[in-house]
Amino acid sequence: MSLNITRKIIKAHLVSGEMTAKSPISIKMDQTLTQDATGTMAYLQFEALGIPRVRTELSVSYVDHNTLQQDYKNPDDHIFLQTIAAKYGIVFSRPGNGICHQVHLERFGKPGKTLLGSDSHTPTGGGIGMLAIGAGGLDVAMAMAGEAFRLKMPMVVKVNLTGKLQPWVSAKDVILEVLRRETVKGGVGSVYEYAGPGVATLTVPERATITNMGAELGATSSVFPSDAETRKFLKAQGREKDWVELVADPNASYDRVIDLDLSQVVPLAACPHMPDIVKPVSELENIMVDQVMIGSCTNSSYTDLTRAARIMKGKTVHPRLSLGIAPGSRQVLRMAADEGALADLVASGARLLENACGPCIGMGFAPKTNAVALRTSNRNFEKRSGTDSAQVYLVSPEVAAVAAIDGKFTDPRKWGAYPEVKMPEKFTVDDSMFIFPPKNGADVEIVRGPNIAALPIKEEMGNQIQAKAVIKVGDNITTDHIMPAGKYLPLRSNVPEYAKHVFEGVDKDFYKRAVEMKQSIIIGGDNYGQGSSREHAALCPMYLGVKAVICKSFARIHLANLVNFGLLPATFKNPEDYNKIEVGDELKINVTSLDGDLVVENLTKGVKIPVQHTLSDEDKVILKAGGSLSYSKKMAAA
Ligand code: MIC
Ligand code: SF4
Repeated sequence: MSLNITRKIIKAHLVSGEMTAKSPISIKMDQTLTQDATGTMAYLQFEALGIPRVRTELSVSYVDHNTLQQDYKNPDDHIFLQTIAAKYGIVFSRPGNGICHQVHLERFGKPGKTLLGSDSHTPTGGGIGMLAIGAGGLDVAMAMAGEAFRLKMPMVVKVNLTGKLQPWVSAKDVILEVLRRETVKGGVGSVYEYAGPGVATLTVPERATITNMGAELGATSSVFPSDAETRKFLKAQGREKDWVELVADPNASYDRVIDLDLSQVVPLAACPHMPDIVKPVSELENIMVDQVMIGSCTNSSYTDLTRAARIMKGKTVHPRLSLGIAPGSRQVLRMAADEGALADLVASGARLLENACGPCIGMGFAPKTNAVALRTSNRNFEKRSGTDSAQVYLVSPEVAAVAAIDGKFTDPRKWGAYPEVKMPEKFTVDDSMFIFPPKNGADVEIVRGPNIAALPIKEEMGNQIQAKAVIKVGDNITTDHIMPAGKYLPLRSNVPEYAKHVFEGVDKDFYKRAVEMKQSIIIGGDNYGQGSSREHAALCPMYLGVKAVICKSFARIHLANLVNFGLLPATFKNPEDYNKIEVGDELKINVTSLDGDLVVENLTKGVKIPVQHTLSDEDKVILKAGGSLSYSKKMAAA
C-alpha cells in the first residue's frame, strides 16, 4: 500500500493498535525534550517511576522559559534540572543556549525519528521530517521510561503546496493562511503533511515556522518531507550523516487535501485575541503600533533576524514604539553578532532581549495599557503578554520590522526592494553549552531548593462523582485561561502555590469557590484546553478538588492531561445541554463503569444529561486508579 510520510513513521514505531483513523494506538518515542517550565514536574514524575536511566535514544532538558531569575525560584529549578539530568542520562541545555524547539532543530532533530516534548510547539521538528508531538510532562516522563506514547491514530491532511512565495511574503504568512482556513480547532485529531512542488522552495527554518505554528490548529503534528533541502540544512549544521530521505509514496492516500498556491499568499496578521482571526495586512494599514517583538520559537532563526536587520539598517525605530529582539538560540545570536546583523539592529534602536521565550510567555517586555503590539510569536491569547488590555497581532518578521520603522501597520510590499537573505551554507556550530550526562549517574546528588515541592497524587475515582459546577466557560478556552503563565511561571514546581491562580484572569473568585466547594466540576464549551501543553491546567484543578470537566469538545493534549491526573473528561451528547447546567448546580455522575456513555444528573434542576467520552480501555483503568502516577505506582507495587 502507498503510504504518506506520517503513516510511514507511525508504522515504523507502532507498538500497539490498528492504523485506522481515530482508533487508539501507541508508538515508540526515539527522542524526548522538556523545557524548564514543564520539565521540573516531568522529572519529578520520572523520578517517581523509579527507573535508573532514560530508555530513549536521546532525551534533552532545555532551560528557556524561566530565565528572568527575579529571586531564588528560577535558579533553584535550573540546578534541580541540571543535576537530575546528569543522574538519569539526559543532555542538559544550559540557560543561555536558546529556545528548545529552535535548538533541537539545529542540533538533534533527525528525519524519520519520533520526538515527544513537554511543550505544545514540539512539532517544530516536523520541519526536518520528524514526527514530533507535544504532550504533558507525565507522558514525556513515561516516554523517557521507555513506555510507548498513547494517542488516537491521526487523520492525515495533505497540504499541497504549489508556486513560490512572492517578495515580502514568508513562512509565517503560509501558516496564517492555513489557520485562516482551518481555525484553531480544525486540526484536532489530524497531522498536516506538506507535499507538492512548493515544498522544495522552502528552507528547513521556513518549514519549521510552519510546523511550529501548526500547534495553533490543534493538530497532533505537522510534517514536511526530508529532501535535498533537509540534507542541505543538516550539512550546514555539520550533521549530514543524520539525513535520510523521507517522502510520501507516489499515489499515497490522505484523509483530506488542501491546495495552497504559495504565489497567492499575501502578508497576513492574526488579530486579537486568537491565532485564527487572520486578515491581510493591507486591511489593517494605518493602525498605529506601540510595540514590536521579533522572536519566539516561531520566527527567531538566523534568516528571520538577518532579514529584519536588513530592513532596519540605517533607520531608527519609530519614536512611538519599542522594538524587542529575542534570538532563538545562541547559534543565531552568535552568527548575527559575527556577521553584523546584530550591530545593525542595535544601531537602529532595537532592544536586545535574552535568547529565550521571554515576552512570548509574558516574561518581561509587556506592552503598555491598550497597546497594539506586533509580535512574530504564535499565540495572541488575551492577557498572555502580561498586559490585560494589550491587543497582540501575530505577524512575520518582515511585517514586524517595517512597522517598527513606520510606527504603524504597513503592507511591506510597498516598502521597496525585498532583502534577499539566504540560509547559510555553514552554521556556526558550538555545543559547549550542552552538558552531556556521565555514563553512570548513580552517585549524582539531585539539588532540591525550597521551590521544588512534593508531587500531589490523587485518590482512586470511586463509583460516584457528586460535586457542584464551579465555573462555566465558553468556547476556545486556552490553558493560559485555566492556568496563567507569565509572572506565575516560577511557581511551576510548587503546585499548592500555583493552584491559587487557577482561572484567575477569567473569574478572580474561582480559587476561593473551589476551595469552599471541596469537590467540583468544570463546565466548558468547544475546544476546551487548547494551546499550551502545561499539565498544571489539569494538575492544579485536581489539587483544588475538581473531579470532572464536562464540555462540548476538548483539545488533544489537555484531554490526555486530564486523564493522566485522574479527572473525568466528558462531552455533551447534545451540545445544547450545555444550557442545562449553571454554576452552583449539584451534579451527580455514576462512574461505577466507564464503559459506554454516562449520565450527569443535575440534582438542582432535576434533569438528566447524557454525556460521552473517547476513553480507551487503558484510559479507563488509569482514571479509575486516580491517574497515571497512582496507576504506575499500583502496578509497580503489584
Ligand atoms: C506556551 O507557549 O504556552 C508554552 C509556555 O511554551 C507552553 C508550555 C508551558 O506552559 O510551560 C506550551 O506551549 O506547551
Ligand atoms: Fe517559548 Fe513562546 Fe515557543 Fe512557548 S511558544 S516555547 S513560550 S517561545
